[in-house]
Amino acid sequence: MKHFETGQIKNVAVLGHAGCGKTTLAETMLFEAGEISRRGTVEEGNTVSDYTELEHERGNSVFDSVLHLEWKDHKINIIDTPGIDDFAGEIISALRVADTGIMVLNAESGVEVGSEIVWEYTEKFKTPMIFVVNRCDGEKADFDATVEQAKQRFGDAVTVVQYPLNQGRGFNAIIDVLKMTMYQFSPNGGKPQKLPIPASEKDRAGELHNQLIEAIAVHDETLMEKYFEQGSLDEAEMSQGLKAAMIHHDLFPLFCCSAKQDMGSGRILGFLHDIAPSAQDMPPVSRKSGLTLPCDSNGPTCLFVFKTISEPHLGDMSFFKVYSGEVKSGMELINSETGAAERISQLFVMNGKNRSIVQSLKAGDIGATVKLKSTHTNNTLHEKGKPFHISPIEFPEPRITVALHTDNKADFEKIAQAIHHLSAEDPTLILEQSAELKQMLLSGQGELHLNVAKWKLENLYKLKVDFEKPRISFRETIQRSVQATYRHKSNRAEQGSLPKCYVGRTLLRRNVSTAGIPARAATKSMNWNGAAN
Ligand SMILES: Nc1nc2c(ncn2[C@@H]2O[C@H](COP(=O)(O)OP(=O)(O)OP(=O)(O)O)[C@@H](O)[C@H]2O)c(=O)[nH]1
Ligand SMILES: [Mg+2]
Repeated sequence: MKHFETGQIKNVAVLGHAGCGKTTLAETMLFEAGEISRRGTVEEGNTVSDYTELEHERGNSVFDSVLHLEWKDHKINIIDTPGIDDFAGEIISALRVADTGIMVLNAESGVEVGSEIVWEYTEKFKTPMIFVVNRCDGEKADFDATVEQAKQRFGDAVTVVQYPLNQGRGFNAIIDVLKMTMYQFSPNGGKPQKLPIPASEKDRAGELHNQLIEAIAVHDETLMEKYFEQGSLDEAEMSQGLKAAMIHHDLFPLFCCSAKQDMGSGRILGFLHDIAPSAQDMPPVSRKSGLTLPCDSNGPTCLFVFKTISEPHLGDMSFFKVYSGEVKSGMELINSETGAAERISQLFVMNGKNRSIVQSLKAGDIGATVKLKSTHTNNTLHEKGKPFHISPIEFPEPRITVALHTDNKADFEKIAQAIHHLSAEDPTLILEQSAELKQMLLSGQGELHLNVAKWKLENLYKLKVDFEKPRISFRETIQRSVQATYRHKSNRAEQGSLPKCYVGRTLLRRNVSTAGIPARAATKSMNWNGAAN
C-alpha cells in the first residue's frame, strides 16, 4: 500500500436509517475503486462490511465496519455504521473519528426516523455532511419529495448538486449541477458516459446551478463579490467555497445514486476526493485538559482508540485514528489513562475482516493493531515524555435494564467475565451486580442491543443466559411529619397501663425503584410500625 500524507486522507462515516442502502453503497464504492473484483450483496451475506455471523443471520449491519480504498492519489477510509439506534454507540464512535458524514436517504421512503436520530448526533459533532438519495432505481422512488423532506427536517443548507433524470425502474442518468454534466450509465452501471445536459433539462439544471452558487457565495464575502461581478462562479471557486461551507456545517451538498445498480457512487468518491475535508482541514481535536492537538504529521505521535473488538478466538483488536505524528510498527507508546507502555507490534488497514499490514500511518489516518495489553476504547496512546489525553467519546446513558438468570449458578462468574469483554468492545453495554436486588443487571440501548449481547454470550462464549425483569426494591423515604389524633383501644389501657388516647406520628412515603425502571405506584399499605404488610 502506498504512503499517504495527511492531506491525502479522507475519513467518512456512512450513516442513515436501517435499510437505506449504506452497506450496499460502501460495497459499490470498494468495487468502483478496484478494492474488490466482485460486488457482494446483503441478501447473499457476502459484503465486505457485514462479515459477522450475526449480521448474516439478521440481514443487517450491527457493528461499525472499517473499510478503505484508494481513489486517484487519495486514501478514503469508510466506516459503515448500523442504522438501528440500539447501536448508537457504534454510530457515535464512527462520527467521532469521521471528518465527513454521508447521510444516505431512501428515495422510496424519504426521510425516516433513523435519519433524524443520526442527525442529532451529527449536529453535536458538527460533522461536515453530504446527503445521498439512494434507491433512485426503485419503483416508488420520489427524489423531489425526499429533497423537500430533507430541507424541512435538516434545513435549507441541504443543497442539490445532482438529480436523477429518470428515476424509477428505468433509472440510468444523473444530472450534475456542479459539473454541469449528465452522467449516463449502461445497464450494468459502473463508469458512466459524460454527456451534455439535454435541452429539456437545461432550465432546471441552470436554476439548480444558480441556487448552488448562491448557497456557496452567501458564506464567503470574496466569492459573493465575484458572483456579483461575474454573474457566476467557476467550478474551482465553487469547490473552494463548498469545502469551507461544509467545514463550518453551513452547507450540505446532496447527491443521488442507485447503490444496487452501481450508478453514481464513482462521482460521490470523486467529490470526497476533490472537496471533502481531510483531518487537517478540521478544527484540532480537543484534549481532556481543555487544550487542543493539531493534526500535524510532524508533531508528536498520538493516537486515539475509538473501537475495540474482543472475540474469544481472535483476541483483542484495537481501531484507532492517528491524531498527530506518525505511528510506525514496533513503536512503544504510553497509555495516558494507565501510564502503561504498549508496543505496536503490527499495523493494519482494514476492509471488514480482511487486514493488510502497513509499516506506518500518518496523522489523520485510521488503522488497527492487535495485542495491546491494557488499552481499551476511549484510550489515548502517546509518545513517551509527550503526554496527551484526547477527550473521550461520551457514550449515551443506558435506556433499558434486564436481570440475568442462569440455571447453572457456577456460570455467573464466567458470564460476568464475558460481559466485561463485551463492555470493553461496546461501552454502551453496562453490567452491574446489585447487592440490594441480589441480581446481576445488564443495561443497554434497547431490546435488540441486549439480545445481541445474549447472542454473543451464547454463540461466541457458549454461555446460556436468560433475561428477566429486575426485581423492584421498595425504599421508604420520610418526606414530612404530620400530626394526627386517634383513639387507641387497648385491653391493657383499660387495665391502666397505657393512656387511652394520644397524639401519634404517621410516615408518608414514596416508593423508589433502584432497578432503573420507573417506580410503580405503591400498592402496599403500612401498619402502625411503618413496616410493609
Ligand atoms: N432497489 C435498490 N435496492 C437497494 C439499493 N441499495 C440497497 N438496496 C437494498 O436495500 C436493502 C438494504 O440494504 P443495505 O445496504 O443492507 O442497507 P443498510 O442501510 O446498510 O441497512 P442497515 O445496515 O440495516 O442499516 C438490501 O436488500 C439492498 O439490496 C438501491 O440502490 N436500489
Ligand atoms: Mg448496513
